[in-house]
Amino acid sequence: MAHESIAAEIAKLKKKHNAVILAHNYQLPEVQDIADYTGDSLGLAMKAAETDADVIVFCGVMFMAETAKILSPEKKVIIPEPDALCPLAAMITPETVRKLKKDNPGVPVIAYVNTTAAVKAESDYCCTSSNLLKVADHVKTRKIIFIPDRHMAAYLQIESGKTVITGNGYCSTHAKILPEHIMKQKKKHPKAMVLTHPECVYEVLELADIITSTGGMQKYAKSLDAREFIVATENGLLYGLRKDNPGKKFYPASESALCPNMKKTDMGKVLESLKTLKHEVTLPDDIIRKAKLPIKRMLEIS
Ligand code: CIZ
Repeated sequence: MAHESIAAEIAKLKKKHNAVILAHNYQLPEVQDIADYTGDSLGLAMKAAETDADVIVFCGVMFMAETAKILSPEKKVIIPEPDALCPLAAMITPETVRKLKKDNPGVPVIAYVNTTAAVKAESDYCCTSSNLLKVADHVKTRKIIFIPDRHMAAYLQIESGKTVITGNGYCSTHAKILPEHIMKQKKKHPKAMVLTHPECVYEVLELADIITSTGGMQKYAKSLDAREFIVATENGLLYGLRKDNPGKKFYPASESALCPNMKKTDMGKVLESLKTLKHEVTLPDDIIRKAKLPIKRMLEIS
């Protein structure tokens, strides 16, 4: 079926079920185009909490749909592709968090949003790539536990001056972006500003003009006078950046920065999920209750 006819069917079923479609900035362009909202995981979870819709179709990876469910437990949250998992989120388990807490009594745990609901439930604070320095600053101890991304932990330790205990996680998509890729693009586009995501290795962050989340990149791309940008994150973001800023130019830092999990959701799967209302995200009540606390604390700080 052509994209237009799938989109028309999706629109009909959305109305029938009073559904809303949320799509992460890394989704395929055609999926972003049928979404009611696109954004980063936190922005989308907040949209999920605000909406009057009864059904939320979350096009992203599982931890994002879980965050939406935690903030809107009374709504039906559906993920069109339940095998869209985040390998970084899978690199830390609740047992490991409990062990870190036992080995470091009194040290607060900050969980990156890329964690499962069960891991958030063991944590004191949540943070995203746009507010990790703010959250770490708010926590008054000299030592903090930050999980699971070791590259973000290294950045956090340098920027905050705190001792950061971490795990061994990393995002394999962001790890593909190397300093030489940025240097090559800077040579080709000497006027371009470099926007990098904090999941990149530190040597890449050292070449950045701005280090921020995808939501932050969208804001800076709009508000800055610069006309050209080198973008060091998953390349799905470029679609939205180009669409929102037709007069500006965006270059990927590396053509290979593509997350296979983010590309698993297509229009056919969105249509199927609206037809069947299958793949509902469910979480135990106690996990929802405990995981909400670190997220709420983050929202109060940000
Ligand atoms: O929080 C998100 O949405 C992620 C994983 C990346 C970003 O910076 O938007």
